[in-house]
Amino acid sequence: MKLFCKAGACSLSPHIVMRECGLDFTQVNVDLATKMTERGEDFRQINPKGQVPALQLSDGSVLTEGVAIVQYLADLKPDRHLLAPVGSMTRYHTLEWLSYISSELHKAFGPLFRRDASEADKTQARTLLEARFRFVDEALQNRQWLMGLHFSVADAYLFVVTRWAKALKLDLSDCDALETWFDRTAERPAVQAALKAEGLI
Ligand SMILES: N[C@@H](CCC(=O)N[C@@H](CS)C(=O)NCC(=O)O)C(=O)O
Repeated sequence: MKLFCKAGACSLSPHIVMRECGLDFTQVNVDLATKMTERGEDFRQINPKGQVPALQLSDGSVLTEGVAIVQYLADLKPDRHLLAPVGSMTRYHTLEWLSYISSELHKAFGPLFRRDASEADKTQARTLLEARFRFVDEALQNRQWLMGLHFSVADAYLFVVTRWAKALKLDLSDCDALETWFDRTAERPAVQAALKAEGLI
């Protein structure tokens, strides 16, 4: 399998899951400005959306959308408990978190990453995100992981967006549970390996 990534981008989430699963894969870095891979391929020929992450399977087929990719990977290695089996409510609550992280956290960062966004839009995005991270902090009270006992695909995705929140210096000062959870996640060997492979540590 080939995982198309950009250092520190949302592709870090499936990258962590890949390593948590112990799967064999090749990391291919993409320049999102030029849409070229480090191997000189036109990335739009691989993913016409021009976005990371993209996963290319050995038969050449391509799966896009981080939320779909992490489910596919986790289901390849059910013994890693990154996603509960079909039919269990734990699975649907994990999907509930993935959906929240994707639509309410990840995409809310847009104005903070766009050079052309107005200061008013940026301030609004910060306020919204700080409130949403406080909601996540509440959910993490007295919990080791989002789903309780097991680190899941949702923790991997939340780690990526919390990393952005910290880099952008969002006010997370009241979010002690989130901070503790973040440090716990950062210490995981698979997370360390993914950060290292992306040149982030
Ligand atoms: N809906 C996609 C969004 C992926 C996405 O936003 N990727 C960003 C990096 S975090 C990207 O590739 N941006 C470049 C672009 O949109 O041209 C997913 O969840 O996988």
